[in-house]
Amino acid sequence: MTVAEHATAQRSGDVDLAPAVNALVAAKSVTVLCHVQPDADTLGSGLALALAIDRRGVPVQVAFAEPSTLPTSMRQLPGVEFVVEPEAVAREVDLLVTVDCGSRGRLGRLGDRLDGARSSLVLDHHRSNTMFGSINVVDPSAESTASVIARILDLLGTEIDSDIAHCLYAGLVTDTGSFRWVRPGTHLLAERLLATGIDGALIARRLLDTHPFGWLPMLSKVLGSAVLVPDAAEGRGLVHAVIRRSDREGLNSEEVESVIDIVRTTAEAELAAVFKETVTPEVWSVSLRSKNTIDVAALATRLGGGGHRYAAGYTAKGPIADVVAELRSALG
Ligand SMILES: [Mn+2]
Repeated sequence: MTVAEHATAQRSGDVDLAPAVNALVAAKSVTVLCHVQPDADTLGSGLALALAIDRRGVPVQVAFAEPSTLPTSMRQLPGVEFVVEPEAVAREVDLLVTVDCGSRGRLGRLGDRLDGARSSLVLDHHRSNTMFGSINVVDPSAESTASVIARILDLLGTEIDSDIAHCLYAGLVTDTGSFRWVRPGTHLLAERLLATGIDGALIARRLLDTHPFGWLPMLSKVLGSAVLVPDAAEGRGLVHAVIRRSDREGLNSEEVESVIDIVRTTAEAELAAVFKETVTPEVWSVSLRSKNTIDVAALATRLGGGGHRYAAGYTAKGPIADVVAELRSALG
């Protein structure tokens, strides 16, 4: 963490959480929406919030637009009973809350539910957030949306018991990359959550260290065809790998999403990219990571996506050679 970023982290308490707390206190019914292809931060945040809202006696639904089922690794999270099918999400609601969504597009086909909500509350930590709610509480210095939720629950006077702690820990441990990307306060929150009696090792293993056997041959194929471009990004280096639909057959998105974490460790490249072919041929979901000097949120935004300074993504269409070339030219 550079000095400037450290200063940013120290300022995290400056984000005014009162509008979020007031909206939650006043809400007569709540829909909580997570982003498409949910990760443990969006789902853990959403479920923690749903548990708290339910305890206030307020009806609450949680949903995400796709895929159609909960990721296997997240089925044991407390509060999954609040998750409903996309079709079952109420058209009209008093308060719609989005968690960990940087833009309306991240809601997929559930984006239309924003239009039927009396008010909408965006809770997030993505710097590229487009502020698409009627109330926006976005803290880019927070290491996870779950961390923002923890502070809001404190202000609501909700007890963070082991069920809520389990959900929040899921978001915290995954968005910090198992406590690699941390800031002052990260470990204090972790300590507080662990002190409720949750099994941190088990939660981390389920979410981060469990893959079906088919993951190994997929990695072999995809990593075996990775490409290093030393002169890209003004000599700082780009490494990229491609996951075609045929490579990912029988594997779910969690296995596919894990590849970038291996590719980005390449010493010779400041920037890492993984091109993941979606269910639609030649439509690519692209993950970007940088180590220090490249702002991939800005890069992804130029390509129609968004994200964080060191982790971002976008969607591209076309033959893979063209899509790779488009990224290289966007690098300047
Ligand atoms: Mn997050």
